[in-house]
Amino acid sequence: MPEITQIWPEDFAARYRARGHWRGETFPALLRARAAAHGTREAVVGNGRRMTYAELAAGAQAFGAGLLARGLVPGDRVLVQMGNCPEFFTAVFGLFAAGLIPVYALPAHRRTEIAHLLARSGARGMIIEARIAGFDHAALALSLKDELPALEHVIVAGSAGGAAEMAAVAGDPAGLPADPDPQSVAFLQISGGSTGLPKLIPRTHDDYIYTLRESARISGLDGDSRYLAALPVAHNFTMSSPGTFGTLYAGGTVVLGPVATPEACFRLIREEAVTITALVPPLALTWLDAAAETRPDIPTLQVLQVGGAKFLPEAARRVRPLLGCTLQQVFGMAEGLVNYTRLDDPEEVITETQGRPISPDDEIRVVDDAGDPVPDGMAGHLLTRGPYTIRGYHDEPGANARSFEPGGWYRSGDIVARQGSGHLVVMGRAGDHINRAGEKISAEEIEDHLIAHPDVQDAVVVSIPDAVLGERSCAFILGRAGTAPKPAELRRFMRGRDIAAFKIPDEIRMVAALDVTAVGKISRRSLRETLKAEAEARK
Ligand code: J2J
Repeated sequence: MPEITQIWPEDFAARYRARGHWRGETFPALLRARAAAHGTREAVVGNGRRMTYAELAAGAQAFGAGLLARGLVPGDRVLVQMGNCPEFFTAVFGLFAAGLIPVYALPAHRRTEIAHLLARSGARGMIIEARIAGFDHAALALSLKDELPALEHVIVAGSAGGAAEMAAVAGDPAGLPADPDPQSVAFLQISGGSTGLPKLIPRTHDDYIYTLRESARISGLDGDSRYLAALPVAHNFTMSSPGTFGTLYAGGTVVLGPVATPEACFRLIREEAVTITALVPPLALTWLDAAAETRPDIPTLQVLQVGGAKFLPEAARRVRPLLGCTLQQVFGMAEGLVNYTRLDDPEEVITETQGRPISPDDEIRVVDDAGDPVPDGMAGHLLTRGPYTIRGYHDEPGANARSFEPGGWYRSGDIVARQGSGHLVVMGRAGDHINRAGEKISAEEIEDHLIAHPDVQDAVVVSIPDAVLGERSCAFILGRAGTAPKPAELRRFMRGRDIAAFKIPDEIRMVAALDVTAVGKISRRSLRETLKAEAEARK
């Protein structure tokens, strides 16, 4: 197992330190400092529990010490798969305190993704919620433990026979290690990915805490802020832009929403005096429609952030009149770069752009297919590097060669236009991935699953514009001679592959032939164009 690192060239690192971006802060020290400064303030509220900073810090330290007492050693990876529950924060900050490295999985992930993340990270443990939305995660974890020799510890929030309960894992904080090196990897985030299964993104204490500090400032957070986590807590947006971690950085309160429906969230906003929350565009649309009908009384809400996928200007313009708050567009990626519209930007910047970078040291290049810069206002590939954008995925030589240019530039796969003011407008994607309501789906990954069906000769998955989801997935299937499977059968087959449900194609079409490009690759572009022409014809 290659060592888990994230290394910027020394001259860059020196600059980021000299400019005050990297300050040597670490997650364990951060929580201790907040608990010392305002221990009685509420840190996390959810599932009927209210945890102060002192309680969170004490709980995390005891839990972390308990993990070490069970035989985990600093540097070990531990996969965390939990919903929006307070124990997520005890778990993650417990891991930080113990020098263990969380690997964040989404609640939607199933056996295929979890087994891949465990193998790739070499995880020795899993901390999970026993059940999330009716799915038995404990049973899955325990069966993986039987199969994977490296996976020795399964710990559940809640209870499940055969697994240790989180509440019973406690040790003496005196046994915790010294604080980690701020340049060491704090955790592994996962990529939305345009090719294959999710890749692991090593983020350091220094680089991530820089984004928390600046994001909190840009989004106007302070000790009185109350952030509603309506999206899954493990997602990078919800965690860091400024998200739950940025709120804890600022000494505010994280309110956990069990679901993101407008009814539930409007009630929580009222009851918990929420000041800021974050949504993906399809959810923002449902909130806007609900607000148009019910006119909710939510005067404490100051900022609605929308990101993860393109939010169209027509929808963006409805936010202030209907919800009475400022819209903040957020265009970010778990690999690093995050752009925000600023709260005091002119209305047209807020509604028509996806913001500008966090840092004066975020470098942006917008280039054509040949790699040459395009003028402002023209669409091109977004390349970036900076004080919190990774220089490589963990143990992915192939993907690293494709995604990183000489000089360390990360090729995001996004097509953007940069305005003279530095604001970016997202125009689309260069790569073959589907952004389904903010969930990124790799076309290649789904094609591999489809081709595994014995009667499928070839499969191509592309995105189709969708009024609600932004994009939905469409699979074109070439059957083996005389034995083409039916779409319903293929859907059943896909469900049996134990993958996140959002990856099952929304549409399946059987075709007699697939268009092949000059290099012998199936032409996704021509299929996308066919779908676009069909949609235009229906208008
Ligand atoms: C268009 N596309 C967007 C936007 C992300 C903050 C916010 C989002 C993410 C995230 C994140 C978009 N308009 N406003 O990590 O910290 C698409 C782009 C991008 C990809 C990254 C954060 N905001 N996108 O969504 O790693 O294609 O991060 O490259 O999941 O989402 O996806 P992900």
